[in-house]
Amino acid sequence: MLKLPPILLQNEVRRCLTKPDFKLIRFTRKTSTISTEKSPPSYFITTPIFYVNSVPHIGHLYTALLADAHYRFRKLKDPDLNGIFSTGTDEHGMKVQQAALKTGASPQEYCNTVSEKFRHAFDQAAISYTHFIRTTDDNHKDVVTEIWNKLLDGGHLYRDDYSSWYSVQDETFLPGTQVEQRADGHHYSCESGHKVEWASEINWCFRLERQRESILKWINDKDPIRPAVFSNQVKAWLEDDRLGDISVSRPMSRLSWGVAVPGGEDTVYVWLDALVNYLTVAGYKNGSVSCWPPTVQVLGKDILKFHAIYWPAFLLALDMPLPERLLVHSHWLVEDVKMSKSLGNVLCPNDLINSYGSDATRYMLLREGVPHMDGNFCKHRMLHYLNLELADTLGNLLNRTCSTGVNPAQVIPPWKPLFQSYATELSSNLMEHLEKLPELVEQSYENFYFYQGIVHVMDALRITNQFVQEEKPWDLKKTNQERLEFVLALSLESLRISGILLKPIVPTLAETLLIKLNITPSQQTFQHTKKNTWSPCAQTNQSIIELDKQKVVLFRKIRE
Ligand code: ME8
Repeated sequence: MLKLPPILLQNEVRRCLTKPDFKLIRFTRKTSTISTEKSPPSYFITTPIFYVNSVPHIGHLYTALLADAHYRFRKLKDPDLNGIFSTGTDEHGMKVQQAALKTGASPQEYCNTVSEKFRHAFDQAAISYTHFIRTTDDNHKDVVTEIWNKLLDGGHLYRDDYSSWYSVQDETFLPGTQVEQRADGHHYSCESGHKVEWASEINWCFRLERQRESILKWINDKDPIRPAVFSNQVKAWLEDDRLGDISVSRPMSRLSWGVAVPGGEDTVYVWLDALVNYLTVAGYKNGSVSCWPPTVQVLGKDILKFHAIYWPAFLLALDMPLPERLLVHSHWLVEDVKMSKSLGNVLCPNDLINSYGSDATRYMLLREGVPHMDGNFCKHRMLHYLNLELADTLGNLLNRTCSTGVNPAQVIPPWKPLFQSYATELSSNLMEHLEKLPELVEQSYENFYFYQGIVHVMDALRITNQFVQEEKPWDLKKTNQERLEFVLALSLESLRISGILLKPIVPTLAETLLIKLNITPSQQTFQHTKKNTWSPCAQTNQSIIELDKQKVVLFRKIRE
C-alpha cells in the first residue's frame, strides 16, 4: 500500500491509473492509499441516469449516443482500452413515486418496467455501455448510505428548518426569487415553467457554501466544463451571494420511495442519491474506488447546476478528485417545439429505429446535433441527409467501385508507384484530403463535435465520387487497365478510411462496408486510417485484396 500526501492526490491518481498494476484507489481525509493489484480502467465516461417517470425519448438517446460515439472512438484508437461507460435509470424520488401511484403498480414493479424500456431502447441503438445502473439496486443503496455517513462524520450535514418552494418535476427546491405566480393563482419555476409547491419541513442540509471557493477554483484552474458558454453560466451561479446551503433529505412521511437516511425518519434527497450512482459504478466501497475520477461526464444543460455545483461540492466534501470534463449539450426540439407529453410530440427512439433502423437513427442525431445550440429534429431534413449522404454519397460509391461492370476482377488493386503519372488536380486533392482526414476527425470526435467529423468524412467521399465521375472507370476498363487500377485503388482506399472513421457513428453499416472490402477486424483501428496505401511504408508489402463475394446494399434509400 502506498501513502500519498494530499497535495499529490490528483496527479498521483492519474499517474497510477495508467500503471498496469494498481487496482483500488482509496481516498481518506488526509491521506490516500492505493492498493497494488490489477490494472484499473483508464477511461470512464458517464451519462446521467434517466428518470423512469416517463419512457425514453430522443433527447435521452442523444445523450447516450454522444457518450457511445466517444467511447467507440477511444476504442478505435486503443483496441485494448479498459474503459467504463455507464448509463442507467434514476428510480427514486417524488416524481417517480407519483408516477407509479397513477399506474396502480408498486413503485418497484413500475420502475422495473420503465427501466427495461430504457435498456431496450439503448440496446436497439447499439449503445455499448459497460454498466447499466439502477438506483434501486441494493449495492447502490449501500453506497448512498456509506456516503451519507461519511458526509455526516465530516461535519458537512446539519438539521435545519427548511422552508422553500419545491418542484416535483425538477426534483429541486427553489428560492422565491426563482418562482413566479401566474394568473391561475399557482406558482411556477421561472426556469423550467414547472409547477412548484410550498414545503416547510425539518431537513438535513449540506454545507454547500463551504465548497463555493474550491469549486470556482476548479473551474478557473482546470476549465473542465465544455462548451465554454456553460462554464460562464456556472461561474455566474457561484458568484451569486444567494447560493446558500442545500437540503439533502425529505421527511419520510412525504417521500417514502428512496434510500432511508440512516437511523432517522427521513429519505435521502433524490439528487444526492442519483449523483452517487457515479461512485457506485466506480466500485465505491469502504472509501475505495477502482477507477476515479471520470474522464468525461455527459449531461444536458437542464442539469448543469446539479453536476457543476452540487456534485463537485459532494466530492470535495468526500476529499475526492473532481471529474476531468463535463460535456454539456443543449436540447432537441421537435419541428421547432419543445418536446412534451401534453403536446404529444415526444419522439420515441424505438419508433425511429423500427422505421429507419439503428444506424439511420444514430446518424440523424449525431449528424444534426451540436452541443452548444438546441437542435431541431425535422424529419424531412433528416431523411434528406440520410438519402443524400448514406445512400448516395457512401452507398452508391461502394456500389460503383465494387460492381462487376467497373471492377471485373473484384479486387482492391495494390498501389503502384507509377500511379503517380495518372495524378490529376482532383486525385491530388483527394489524396491530400485523405491524408488530413484522420486528424480532422480526431479533433472533432474528441471534442464531441461529431457532426463536424461526419462532414469531413462526407467531404472526402464527395471528392471521391467526383473523381470516379471524372475518370469514368467504365470506359477505362476498355482503354487503360492500369489507370483503372489507379482509380479503383484510390477510391476504395477512400472508402476503407471513411468506413473506419464512421465506426463510432454507424457501427453496423461501417462493419458491413469493411467486410465487403475484406478488411479484417485487426486492421480496422484508427491507426490504420493514418496509413494509406501510397505512403512509403505501405508500398513494400502491398498485395491484392479480394472483395467479399456477398452483394451488399449499404443503405437503402428511404422514400416517404
Ligand atoms: O434529470 N434534448 O433525468 P431526466 C436533449 N435523473 N437531451 C435531453 C432532452 C432533450 N429535449 N431531454 C432530456 C434527470 N435530455 C436526472 C439525472 S444524473 C445523476 C440524474 C437528456 O430523465 C439530457 O441528458 O430528466 C438531460 O440532462 C437528461 O436527459 C435528463 O434526464
